[in-house]
Amino acid sequence: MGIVEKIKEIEEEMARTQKNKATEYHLGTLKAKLAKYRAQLLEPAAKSGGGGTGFDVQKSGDARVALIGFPSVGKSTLLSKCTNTQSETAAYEFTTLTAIPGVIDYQGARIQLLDLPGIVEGASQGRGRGRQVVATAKTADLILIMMDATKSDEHRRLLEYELDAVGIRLNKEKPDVVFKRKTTGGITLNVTVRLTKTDEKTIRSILQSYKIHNCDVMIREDITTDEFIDVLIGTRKYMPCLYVYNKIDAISMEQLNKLARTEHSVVISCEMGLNLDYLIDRIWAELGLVKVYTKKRGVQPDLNDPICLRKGATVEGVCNGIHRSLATNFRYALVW
Ligand SMILES: Nc1nc2c(ncn2[C@@H]2O[C@H](COP(=O)(O)OP(=O)(O)O)[C@@H](O)[C@H]2O)c(=O)[nH]1
Ligand SMILES: [Mg+2]
Repeated sequence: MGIVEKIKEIEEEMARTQKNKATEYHLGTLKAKLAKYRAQLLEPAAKSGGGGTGFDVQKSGDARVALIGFPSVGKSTLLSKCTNTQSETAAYEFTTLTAIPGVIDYQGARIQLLDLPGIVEGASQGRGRGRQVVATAKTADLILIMMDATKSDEHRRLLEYELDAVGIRLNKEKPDVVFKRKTTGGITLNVTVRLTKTDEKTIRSILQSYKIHNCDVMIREDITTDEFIDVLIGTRKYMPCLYVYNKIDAISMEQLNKLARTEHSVVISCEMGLNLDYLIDRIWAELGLVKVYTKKRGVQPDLNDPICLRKGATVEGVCNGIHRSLATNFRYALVW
């Protein structure tokens, strides 16, 4: 039996199993198995085509934003409106089969916007191009899930499901759990909060199903079973995400109001150019970059030419960004 079939079988068993206190433990082990098979499926060494590698697009600029969505939601149109790129806005679907980069110029900062093919579906089943899309998405600093506001929200759930199944966690923090493997000494489990969504027995059984017999675990948050499995697997990617609803020129005020009020969402119309500046402001805010200007003594800094850094960046980081020899010869910096 192939991995895909095994995954299907577990999913079916999970669907059949009622959720209650008595089955919690059993469901936990099923989830652990499922996560293990899914991880195997996404391993780069897997035989099936596509591999775990992304599209061959050079990273450029200060941050990368990945645009994901079903075909015809307006991804190419957005790219051509906000960047210097003309992505294919052909009349028929599926023209874009590769990733197309563009650059947003935001007050001197350069943000790379990547238009990805609208075929995320099947990625979690190991399908080649879907996997490629996902692998590229993982290299981004922010994900934009683009939706057609005139269509049902079902697409959003499908995309979220696929991204979740391949280990991308949207708008979530890494669980506050410390996990350390050891070679001897058995399992030490420390729980500093009351667990309401899982229990120690489930956690121990999951460790067992991963054949982990020696480790230190410290749980400092009321986590779920899934979140514990995420910690064990360790390769989860926690990414910020904005839901961009396009084509608001074609929906009613009531619908618009509702969409605009949902969390992490921005409503736009690419074609009418509505709210695009606000979208870029929001992208900038989500990226959480800091602009730093360098200046010569006695001269005003050039405010059109910032160095963009991740929050928490250090002066040493700036030095290394300019030239690798700078930090070693470095004496002092004045910082405003
Ligand atoms: N009504 C409306 N149509 C749009 C808007 N943006 C894009 N479209 C149309 O949606 C179709 C698909 O756009 P495209 O950018 O190719 O979508 P992609 O497949 O996601 O790249 C095209 O016919 C566009 O003209 C919009 O804001 N409003
Ligand atoms: Mg397109």
